Amino acid sequence: MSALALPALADPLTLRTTDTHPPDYPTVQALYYMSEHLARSSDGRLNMKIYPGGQLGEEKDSLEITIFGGIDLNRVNLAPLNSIVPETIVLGMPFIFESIEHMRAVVDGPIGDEVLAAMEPHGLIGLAFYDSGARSFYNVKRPIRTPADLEGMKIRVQNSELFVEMVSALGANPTPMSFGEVYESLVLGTIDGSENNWPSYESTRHYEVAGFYTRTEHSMAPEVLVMSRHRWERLAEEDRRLIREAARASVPVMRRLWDQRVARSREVVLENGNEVVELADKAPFRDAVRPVYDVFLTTPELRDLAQRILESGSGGAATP
Ligand code: GTR
Repeated sequence: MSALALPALADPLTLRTTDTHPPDYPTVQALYYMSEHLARSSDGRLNMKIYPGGQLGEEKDSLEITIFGGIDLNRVNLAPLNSIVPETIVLGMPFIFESIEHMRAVVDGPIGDEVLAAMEPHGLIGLAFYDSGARSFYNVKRPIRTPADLEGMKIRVQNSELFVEMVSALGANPTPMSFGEVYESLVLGTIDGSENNWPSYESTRHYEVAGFYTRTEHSMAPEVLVMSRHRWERLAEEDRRLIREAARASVPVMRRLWDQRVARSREVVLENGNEVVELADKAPFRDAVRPVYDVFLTTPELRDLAQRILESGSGGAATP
């Protein structure tokens, strides 16, 4: 081989990428940013074709397709991963984080890395966490001030046993359902309410149907960007590095957009005249969901993970 011979260029590759949200949502905007970053750093060789708005299926189904290799990159909430990767349950536990800052610090640190790494044996490569703020209850019927106000209400939850148990513990009837079905179900009265962060409550127009929003902020389960291990294993080491780097670079961009969007969504909701209940004391909600910890933290590993998160809060609290 002559000294001037160049290594062969790997073939160009387009990564099929999906997200349930519309193009202007912060998670999708972060994917567009990542896509540009990746195209630049790979000299146009690695590209992402982004399918927003759940075009490739609802999260639960699209995750299965991702595991089988039909989708390369998938941005989902941690909830639909709960039944696949037990470690993800811990980050969705009710009131485990004391603030958004606490959640960000945990996912940015060794615990976040551990949870991302735990996905690999299940066919997924965890690339980055995105923000999802805090989830709160909303409904069509009445303002929720105490768990008793939730009594008997049919509340849509994500496809996750954790959320089913959480809502049951609060006295409501949980109805697991995919995100895309919620609007119609609220209109038809098949459900009375649901729970989500400000941007999702607004972007889906659920706020136009369900006018009562109570800031329980019971879960801060973050979003996550996963890649199919099937695809990952066929990539050169250098391409893996570029993908990880582009995903990481999109996180601060996502967070900036997220904070702006939370403020804007909240304004839209308030301008619409919705009744937003601020809870002076969340203790009754916190107490009601505490038994959920024992239901799901059934191994020493999961308990230890939860304990470390609780202790990393400013109070170093040993219980949620
Ligand atoms: C949103 C999240 C989505 C999806 C949705 C839901 O906050 O960004 O990925 O999980 O909630 O409630 O299904």
